[in-house]
Amino acid sequence: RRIVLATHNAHKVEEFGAIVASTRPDLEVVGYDGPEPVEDGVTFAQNALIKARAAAAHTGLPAMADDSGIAVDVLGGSPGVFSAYWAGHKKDGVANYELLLDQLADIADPHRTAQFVSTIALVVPGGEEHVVTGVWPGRLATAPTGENGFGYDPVFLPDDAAGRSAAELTPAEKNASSHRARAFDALGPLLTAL
Ligand code: ITT
Repeated sequence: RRIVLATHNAHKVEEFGAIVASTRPDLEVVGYDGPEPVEDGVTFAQNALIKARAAAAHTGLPAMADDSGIAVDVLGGSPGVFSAYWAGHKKDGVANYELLLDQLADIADPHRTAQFVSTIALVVPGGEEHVVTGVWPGRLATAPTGENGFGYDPVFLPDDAAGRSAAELTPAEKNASSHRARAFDALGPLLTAL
């Protein structure tokens, strides 16, 4: 079974590649380099559907897309769907997570709870559409640690990582319990029915 992965983010391609290889070797995941639609949804589900629909229409193959981000409790779930947009500030030499740490510096929140969210849309051309979500709970660190992963990984301390940041986990450790792995797990039965 072939399925298109509708993302232009090389880190996601790598993580999905590893997750699929270790859990669903029956699937052949192919990349997508077609037109990138405007992601103007206000929810993870809307944006994931926008991306998966565009890829399914362009390729004629079943397509899945991940829309993801970090949701910080004391910020009411921000940056959420705008997590990648914040990452754009990297151009000016400021990492996305530094902006987030700055925002939290003056807020009294001893727990600093947050979660990574991955919403995957699966779109079959001319057929069904499904949306699943995986959540990886944890807290925000006060300073970055670790070199692995991408995005907010250096400042995210997953509850199941014994005090290490997501960037201190090996790729195999991250891919065994991340929000992306949990969402893909939920997609499993729907992929079998393709
Ligand atoms: P595509 O739309 O092409 O898939 P993107 O990077 O623009 O790529 P999103 O709009 O879903 O994807 O943005 C997700 C952002 O959330 C991403 O750029 C990171 O800043 C953050 N993020 C998502 N998953 C993450 C993870 O596993 N570790 C760290 N940060 C993550």
